[in-house]
Amino acid sequence: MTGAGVSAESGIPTFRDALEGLWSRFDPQDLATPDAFRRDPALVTRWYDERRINCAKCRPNAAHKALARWERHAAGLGARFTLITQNVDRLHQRAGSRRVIELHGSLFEWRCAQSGEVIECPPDAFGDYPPTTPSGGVARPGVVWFGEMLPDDAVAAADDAAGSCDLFVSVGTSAVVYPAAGYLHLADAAGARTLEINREPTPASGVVNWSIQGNAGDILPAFVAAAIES
Ligand code: BJW
Repeated sequence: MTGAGVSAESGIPTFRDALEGLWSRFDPQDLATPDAFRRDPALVTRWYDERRINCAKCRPNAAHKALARWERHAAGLGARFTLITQNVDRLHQRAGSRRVIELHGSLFEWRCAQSGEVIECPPDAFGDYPPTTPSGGVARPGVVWFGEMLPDDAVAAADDAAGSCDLFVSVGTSAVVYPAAGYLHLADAAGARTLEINREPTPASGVVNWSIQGNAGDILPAFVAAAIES
């Protein structure tokens, strides 16, 4: 399972890092809740659209590529590899990962806030905020805000993968946002070995079998190469 730290080396800010994290500059209550969207849809949609455009300019890094490599290797052995991500930037898919569960949705899938109808995003910024849909509704980004339910199909697939895996690896996440942070505990309770790779200790560090501190872009490629070549 991955979090924002995996994309940090692609130039995408994390949320909770003290200096460069988004929540050090912006209050999530103003931007990442259904109430914030109801209060000021123009502000919220402009912010998400800027992030969509910025993410589109970023490229997958060595950590994304290592995970895609691991998945291809597992497929060759007939083993199951599932990537659960909290990230909304689509960099895993662009690196070649196939079985990706997007727990918190995507910056690249916008929908009508009233009807749920998915709309096509323009290649450049929407320009008018909030964007409107062809049927005259207001569009919102297809991400999961605080207090919102995660997509049912993503939750079911993540429950299944975490509850039946041999090895659960948590990479680049502060492990504080639920239900995502619960998957490591689910895997642990079901008998999986657990590994954390993160730049700093998290609440998961004391629970996992192995905790490695450092940059995902350094550690994951080395770890995956060792796993594949051993
Ligand atoms: C590196 C690195 C490098 C840096 N290499 N590492 C149980 C207990 C308590 C609270 C709750 C609970 N259950 C539910 C809640 C409420 C809430 C919640 O969890 N709150 C906690 C924060 C207290 N959860 C929800 O509201 C969820 N919905 C829900 O539960 O629905 C049911 C419900 C409904 C109503 C009432 C109650 C229940 C929804 C959560 C949605 C999260 N949304 C966001 C925004 C998405 C849109 C957007 O992009 O703006 O998702 S918040 C933000 O946090 C984003 C992320 O996906 C998520 C996780 O962050 P992540 O990925 O871990 O990033 P960081 O920045 O926190 O950490 C990065 C880490 O990387 C750091 O540790 C760095 O050190 C490290 N790092 N560079 C390796 N190069």
